[in-house]
Amino acid sequence: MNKENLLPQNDIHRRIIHLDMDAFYASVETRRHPEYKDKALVVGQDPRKNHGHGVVATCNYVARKYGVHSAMAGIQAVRLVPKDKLVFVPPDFKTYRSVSAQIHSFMHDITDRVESVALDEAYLDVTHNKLGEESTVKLALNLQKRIRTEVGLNSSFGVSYNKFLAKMGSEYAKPFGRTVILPSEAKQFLGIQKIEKFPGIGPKTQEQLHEMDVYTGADLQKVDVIVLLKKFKKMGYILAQHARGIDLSPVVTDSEVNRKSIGIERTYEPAIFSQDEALSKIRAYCDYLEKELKKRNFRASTIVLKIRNNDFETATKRRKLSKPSDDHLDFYEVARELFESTHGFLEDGIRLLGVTATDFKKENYQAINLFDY
Ligand code: TTP
Ligand code: MG
Ligand code: MG
Repeated sequence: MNKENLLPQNDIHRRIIHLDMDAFYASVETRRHPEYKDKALVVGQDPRKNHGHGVVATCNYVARKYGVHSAMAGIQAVRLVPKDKLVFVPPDFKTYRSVSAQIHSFMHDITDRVESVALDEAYLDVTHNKLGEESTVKLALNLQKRIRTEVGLNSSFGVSYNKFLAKMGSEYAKPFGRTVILPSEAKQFLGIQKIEKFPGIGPKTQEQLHEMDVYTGADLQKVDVIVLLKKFKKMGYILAQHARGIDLSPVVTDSEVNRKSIGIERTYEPAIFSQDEALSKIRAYCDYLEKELKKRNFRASTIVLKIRNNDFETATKRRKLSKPSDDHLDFYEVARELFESTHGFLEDGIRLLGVTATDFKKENYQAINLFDY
């Protein structure tokens, strides 16, 4: 068998932009304090005034030259940067949120297919956009320009045919980056990337890959899919796809993510009196839910069964899954238990059956973000 057959067919027809603000919190603070423009500006509590405590949320590019970075102890920044160069500014999330909302409103002028990854970063699927613009690059350049002139901040973007490449692109030329990766260039672009740039590769995986002599995308491209699958399971399969520029994950709009549940229900006339028939309907609904969840990269933690009898009595029963899942078999197992725990409905005849998946977790290979501290 051709091993490449293990991989899904690539899709190069979508047009995706990934936009990420440059040194986001720090740039907002510099906008407010232009006098700090040439200083090494760190957003976080000043450890010198805080019993040595404090973490760097982010810092400007001057501070980065000294080796300061996000998530570093503030005291480390004090050691790295000359005293007269260093300023600490405490975070002001309210302002960051309002700037983020403003940037999002610009994005929504282009398309509603916007997926926010963080306050300063989003994917846009502009395959069909509100402006009827054919050039993705033009859309991205105009967005970047609008953010600069109307908000006074710089951003970087990547343009490509999937989310993974668009994100690699936006990081490639930061700050004020503009990177376009065409389908014909993807393999070569990925070839020159260090593997630690690939999303989902943590220090442990990195070390294991180094042991296999894999340091760059080009090295990764040479590793057999089956080897990656065996060694890294699902993550290996994703890596094999990424190395070849394949990423079929959709842009999941913010309104979809905020959606609380996905369900299906049907009424029956005549009513159902057979357990087998009822269970086969439930099974089919679980199949449907799996498809809908997979489309969105969601996992559900809770299954809800709705059932109504000939007397129009309705029961709604819910149960948590042992772990979040997008597998119809897991849904069916729980839905069947719920069905079996309803008494008398089958005897009276079932008029309505519904299965709903809820309590979503979004599958995400992005690095964890530390927004919430
Ligand atoms: P990033 O986009 O990762 O970083 P950045 O915008 O500061 O810099 P870059 O130019 O490299 O994109 O994160 C966005 C904001 O999220 C950042 O300004 C501060 C916050 N943040 C934290 O609070 N802690 C963290 O560990 C990281 C990575 C970010
Ligand atoms: Mg950023
Ligand atoms: Mg970001």
